[in-house]
Amino acid sequence: LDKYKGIIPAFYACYDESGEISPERIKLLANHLYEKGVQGLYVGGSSGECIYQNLEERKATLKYVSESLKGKLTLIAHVGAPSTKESVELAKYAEELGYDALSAIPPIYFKLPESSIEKYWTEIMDSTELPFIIYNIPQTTGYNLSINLLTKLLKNDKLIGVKNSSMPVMDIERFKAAAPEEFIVFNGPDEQYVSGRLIGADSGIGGTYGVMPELFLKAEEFVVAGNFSEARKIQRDINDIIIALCSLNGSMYSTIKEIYKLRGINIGSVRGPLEPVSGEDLGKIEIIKNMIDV
Ligand code: HMN
Repeated sequence: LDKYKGIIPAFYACYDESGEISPERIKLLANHLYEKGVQGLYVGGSSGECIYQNLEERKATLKYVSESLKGKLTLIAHVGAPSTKESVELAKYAEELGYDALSAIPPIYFKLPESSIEKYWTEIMDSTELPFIIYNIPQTTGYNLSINLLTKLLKNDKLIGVKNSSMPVMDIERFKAAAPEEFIVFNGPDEQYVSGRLIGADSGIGGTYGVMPELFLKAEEFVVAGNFSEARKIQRDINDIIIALCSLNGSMYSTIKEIYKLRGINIGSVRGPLEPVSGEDLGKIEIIKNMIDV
C-alpha cells in the first residue's frame, strides 16, 4: 500500500476557452504535476468539479489522465455520482483504463438512511476488482462517516482507506483506531496537513496541493524526518496562501487557475455556478502567485 503514501493532488478540471473539457490541457496539467514529483493523482473529485460534469465528460477526463500517466503515478478515480448506476458505470470504466483505486462520496441531495449509504458504497465496491477509498466530506455532503458504518464496511476486502476531509483531526485518529494497521487514512483539509499526519494520517489528498506541490512535498519531508518545527513553518506558509486563495471574488479554484495562467499553463477557468475571478481582484492574482513562487 506504499503507492498511496505521499502527496496526492486532487486534479483540477481542465477546460478550453469555450468551457468544454480539453484533452490537451488535461495532459498538460497531468504531466506538469508528474514532473513535480507527486505520488499520485485523485481524479474527478471536488477539485475536478465532478458535480458540474456529465458522465461523458467525467469519462473523458479519466481517460486523458490515464493516457498520460498510467504506470507512472498512482491514479485514483473518484466515481461518486448522483445515482448508483452512473457511479458503477464510471467505476467499470476506470477499471478498464487501468486506474489503481476507486473512491466515492456518499449519496447526495436526498438525505438517505445509513443503510442506503452502505448499499451505495458496497455496490460500487462489488462492481470491479479495484480497491476502494471512502470519501468523507461532511461539509458538502451532509453525512459524516460513523465508526459503526466503517466497521461494517471493513468486512469488505476491497475497502483500503478513507479520504477524510472533515475538519476535526480527531476523526482521523478515530478511523485509524477502528481499522486494521494497514488501513490508509488520507488527510483532507490542507490547512491541517501536518497535524493530520501527526495524529495518524498516512498520506494526503488535497485541493490546493496542485497549485503548490513543492510546499506539501517539503512539509511531508520534514514530517518524515521528525522535524516538526520546520514542518509547522511550512504549514504556516501554506495556510497564509490558502487564506489568500479563498479571498478573491471568484471561487478558490478560479484563483488557482488564474495563477496557473500566469505560470504559462492554461487549464481554462471554472464552470458555473462557480465564478471566475473578475474586475479588480484579477490584479491580486500575481501577489498570491508570488507568495507561492518565492
Ligand atoms: C478533492 O476531492 O478534490 C479535494 O481533495 C477535496 C479536499 O479535501 C478539499 N476540501 C474541500 O474542498 C472541502 C481541501 O483540499 C480544501 O480544498 C483545502 O483544505 C482548502 O480549504
